[in-house]
Amino acid sequence: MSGKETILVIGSCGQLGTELVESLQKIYGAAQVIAADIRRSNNPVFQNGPFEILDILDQKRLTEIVAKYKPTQVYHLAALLSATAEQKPEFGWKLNMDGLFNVLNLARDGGIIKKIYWPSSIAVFGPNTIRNNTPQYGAMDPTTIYGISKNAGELYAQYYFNRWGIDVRSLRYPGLIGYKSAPGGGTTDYAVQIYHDALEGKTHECFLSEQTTLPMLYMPDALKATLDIMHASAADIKIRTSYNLAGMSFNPNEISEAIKQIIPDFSITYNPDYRQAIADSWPAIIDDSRAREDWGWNPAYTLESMSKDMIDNLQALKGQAI
Ligand code: AKB
Repeated sequence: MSGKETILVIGSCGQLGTELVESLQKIYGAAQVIAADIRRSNNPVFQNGPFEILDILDQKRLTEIVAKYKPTQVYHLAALLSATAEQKPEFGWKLNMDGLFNVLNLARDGGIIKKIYWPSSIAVFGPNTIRNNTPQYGAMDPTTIYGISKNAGELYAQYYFNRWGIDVRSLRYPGLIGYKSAPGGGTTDYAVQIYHDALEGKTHECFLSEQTTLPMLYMPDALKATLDIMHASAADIKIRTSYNLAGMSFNPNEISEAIKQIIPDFSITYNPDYRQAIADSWPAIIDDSRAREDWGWNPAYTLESMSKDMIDNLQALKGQAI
């Protein structure tokens, strides 16, 4: 990997950003990875390299940071996720869209940023989408502000590529599950909390119903997909909106059964709330064959192997024995 790249990670303190910064530091060197977020995190990963306070809606501050470090790549992760954006729809739209425009316009006008990563989501799909083996192309009628912003953002990414040659790459993430950092504001986040509850000996009260199947991805696979698409040759990126991406699909009952294989006393109850309607509008199983064909996507983890790894690692972190 080239040592000359400088990478700016916007929204670096979130669930994905924290782990991505750590991976990027290993590849490019800590000094080459500039972490930026609206507030500081005390995760030790941010002590290793430069950190800048950045509100992505502040175009002037973004321009200053880009002028200071001259990043060749930007990972723009700052966004309100599905559940939070439903609580603050106007701000959700503003943050998700204006934040993206600020990055795209600086890449177009500034001549410094050469490549952008911007995540999309399964939230771009809606009730009229085929739910099982959801194809790359088909009905996209998102019902949430988050999904509408991701759908529009995908089209803008493609527009900036077609019109100005801006090299934006994107993945439609399913629910992301990891043990190193907490998720924030997603409809799929129960699938992280459930492991914490299991390890703390608590009953998990699930905000989705027992049979709600959703696509999910374990964090090591999500990191691999993100880095693979960014490292692929531009000619192999044939989809300039965003790629369907999947690892596994399960419902709350199935994940609780997988946990019970390791922690037999674990229990779950169901109390669906407003997030149920969001989940019901999303696909259950994603067809990610275009990512596999175009740049070699191949996830490693299943529900069983992820559950074992999550529990082993959380247990080590919490320093407790089952
Ligand atoms: C959410 O639940 O909002 C996110 C997503 C699927 O994009 N995890």
